[in-house]
This record gives sequence, C-alpha cells and structure tokens, in this order.
Amino acid sequence: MQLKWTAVALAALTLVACGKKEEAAAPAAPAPTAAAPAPAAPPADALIVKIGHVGPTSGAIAHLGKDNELGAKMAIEDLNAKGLKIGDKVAKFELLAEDDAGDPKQGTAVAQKLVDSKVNGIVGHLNSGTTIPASKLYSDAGIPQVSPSATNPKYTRQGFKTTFRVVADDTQLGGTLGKYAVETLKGKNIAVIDDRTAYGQGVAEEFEKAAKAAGGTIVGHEFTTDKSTDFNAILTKLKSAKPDVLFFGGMDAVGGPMLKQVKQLGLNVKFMGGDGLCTGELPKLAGDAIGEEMVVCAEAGGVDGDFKQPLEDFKARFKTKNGVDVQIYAPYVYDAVNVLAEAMVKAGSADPEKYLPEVGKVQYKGVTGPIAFDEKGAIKNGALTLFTYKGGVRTQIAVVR
Ligand code: ABU
Repeated sequence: MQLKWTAVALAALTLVACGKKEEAAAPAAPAPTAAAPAPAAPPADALIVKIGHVGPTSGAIAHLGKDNELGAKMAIEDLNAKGLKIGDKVAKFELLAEDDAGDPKQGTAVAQKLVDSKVNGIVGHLNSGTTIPASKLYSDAGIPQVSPSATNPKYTRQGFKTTFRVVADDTQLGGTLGKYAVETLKGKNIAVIDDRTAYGQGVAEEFEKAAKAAGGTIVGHEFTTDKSTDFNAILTKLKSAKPDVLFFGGMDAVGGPMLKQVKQLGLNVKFMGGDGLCTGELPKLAGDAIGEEMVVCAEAGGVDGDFKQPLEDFKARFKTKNGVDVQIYAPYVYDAVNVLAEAMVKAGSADPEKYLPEVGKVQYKGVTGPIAFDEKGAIKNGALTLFTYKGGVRTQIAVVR
C-alpha cells in the first residue's frame, strides 16, 4: 500500500508533541459555529420517511452505540427543520432506533423488525459482526443500507446492491497501521491479539500482513473474545517474545482493561489498534495505563484543508446539544442519514426501489468530507486519521490517504 501524506499531515506527524487535542476544540459550552436550521412544523400531508438506525445502545460498547444514535437524531432533526422536499411533498423524517447490543443474533432480529416496519432506509449497524448478517435481510427487502462504522471489507463485497459504507475499511486501516508500526514507530518485534470478531480478526490480519511486508517480525498472535476481562495468560506469553509493538484487533471496552494489564505486567510496548480502540472513552477505560503517546490508533475517516471546519463545527454543535463529546462515529452517522436523504431528493421518491440507484451516484459534501461510492458501495478515496493519547486526550497525529 502506498501512502500519500499531505504536507499538513507530515508536519503534524513530525510534531506529534504539538498535535492538536481534538476534544480541546470542543469547549464545555461552545457557541455553535454552524447554525442549526430553525425548527419548522411539517405540513399535514408531509411524506413520512422512516430511517432505521441500529447500534449497540446496551452492553459494553453502549457508549459507542449511543454516540452513533445521537448522530442519527441530529441528522433527522436538521432534515426536518430544513423542510426538505422529496418530489412535490415536504418530507417528515422519522427515526426508528434499535439496539442490537453488538450481538449478531439480536442484530438480525432487529433488522427483521425494521424490514417489517417498512423503513425507507437503514443507517447502521455499528459492528461488522452485526452489519454483515443484517445486510442480507436489507438486501432481500431492497432497502438501502449505509454503515457509518462497520469496517470489515466483506460488508460491501457480497454482491448486494444495497450496501454502502461512508468510512474506509479494515484493509486500509490494518494496512496503514502495519506499515506505520514498522516504518514510523520502528517496531521490529510485533505481537498481535485479536478478539475473534469479524472486525477484530479482520483488522488484525490486515495489520499483520502489512507489518510483515514492511519488514517487521510477528513474534506472536494470541486470541481473546469481545467479552473477556483477563488477559494475563496471553500477555505473559507474548511478553516472553519481547515485543516492541502490540497490536490489538478489538473494541475499546476490551482494549482499556487490556492496557491496564499491559502496564501491570511491565510490557514496554507501543500499543496499537484500529478504529474500535480509537475512541474518546479509551482514557477512562484504561486509566493511567493509557500512557503518554504510547497508544497509536486510527479512525477510518478524516478531513484536512477546507474540510476541517465543518467537522469541528459539527463536534461543537454535538457537544452543545448532547452535553457529551463525540466518541468517534457520530459525524459519519450524520452524513450517512444525509446521503440517503440526498438520494431520495435526486430520485424524487423515498421508495427504496426508486431511490436506490441514486445512492450509488451520490456526490455528497458532508461534515466528514466528500462522500462518493465505488461500484461496490465502498467510499471512494477514503481517508484515515492517526491518533495518539497525550495527557489523556485523544490527539491527532496525521490524516492519511
Ligand atoms: N470498525 C470498528 C468498529 C465496528 C466494526 O467494524 O465492528
């Protein structure tokens, strides 16, 4: 994989110590810099458009599911306030929000419920392990689905016409991080742990391939689950191989406690992970084991240049409205809802069969940057943002394409 580093990115990379603390850009009570549209009551004959959203709003990563759901709510409120017209009717968007608890079986159960409710479009699910099985149900029903965060490449490679993703995938995430581990962090002996989920296993395999291709040696690859809390045995085994980098394929709810045990065992490593690790919550979950620039991870999206301000504005408005910072993917959810709405406007219809062809042709300028899809529904020219944690705050290193 060839990385194209922007001048800004390179400068940021060499000056990690001066990296921007993104949460610092969203003060406690900021004045919104992007005005929210004024609320307007929809007319009595408005076209009702049902958008289904699914994420794990219960369980260990409920903080991430709620983050996504809040992004969907903001999009729906903004669309309704704009009084958007689809065909000759003003649209009234309704959010049907479901909880899949990050569980594949619950994921397909709520997917069926949303299909039965005749939703016009789906945004979600959050996890690859729930998104992939649910996508078969949406595909069979002909309902467009845009995932804001499921990064396993298989999701858009099943031959379905209904699957779209507004973030980069695990090939790009794992590939970039593997190369970074060797070329920038100068890792030589690299250990890997994955949680055996569709996401964790996939991103770890891509990381491993790229790290080996860049000249690193994989000194061990151990396995855990997305519910485990005790990593003593696998960390002790890996410690004996003297790794200088440890990559974890999994989510922050497991990665945080794992970091605590890495510290307890005295493993002297750079701790790396994909987007599931790279959240605002990680410092709380890891405590002081987060270290100082010890963790390096990546979000599967990113903006630079003129696109930075709209994302900052969104994050500030999100904080004002919800009283919490964005965790990671709320802005991508916001854009995913808007992509569906844009396709409906272009088609002059919210009928899934009529507007589906327009989703693939969308050229949408979102708060997360420009969104267009390739022939499979994957984002074109997707970016990544590398982060570290400095002073307990998620801090941007660089945007990479
Ligand atoms: N992309 C990380 C979290 C979601 C997932 O793909 O499982």
